[in-house]
Amino acid sequence: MSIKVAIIMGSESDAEEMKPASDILNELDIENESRVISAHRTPDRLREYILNSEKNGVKVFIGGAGMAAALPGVIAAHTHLPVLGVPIESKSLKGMDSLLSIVQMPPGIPVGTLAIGKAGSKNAGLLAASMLALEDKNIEKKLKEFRKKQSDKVRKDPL
Ligand code: RP5
Repeated sequence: MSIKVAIIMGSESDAEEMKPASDILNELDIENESRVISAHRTPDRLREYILNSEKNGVKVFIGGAGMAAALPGVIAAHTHLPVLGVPIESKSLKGMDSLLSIVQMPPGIPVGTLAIGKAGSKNAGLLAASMLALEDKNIEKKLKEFRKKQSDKVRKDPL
């Protein structure tokens, strides 16, 4: 099984907020793995993991981090592959610190930044799926089915 989407988070404390990303990828049958690797605490491990993932055929990275959330930007610094950033909701600043850290990348090294917390995490998974669907008819079909099911769940009759 080759991993298509690598999900990296800065700390085990990010795991609950990052779970919607792996959940939706699993629902769409897209091979993924989640790792805890910190840009600040384990920088060498992070670089090695990114370079190996690229060699092993990973197509998209998702990086979730909180506070001074350098992780997605550092991932992007090491690869030309698409990087999606999820700002984790930090305790003191409610994720505004994470959001601004992730979104304000210098020109030349892009990170596609999603919403703070679980909504962003789920959408990162879905956006990774959309990218893969460009060249994979099976994923395209699964994604369209997901969208249809989602639409069908919205009630049509008055409340
Ligand atoms: C960041 O610092 C992590 O992504 C996490 O959101 C935050 C706090 O980490 P812990 O102190 O909970 O490990 O690097």
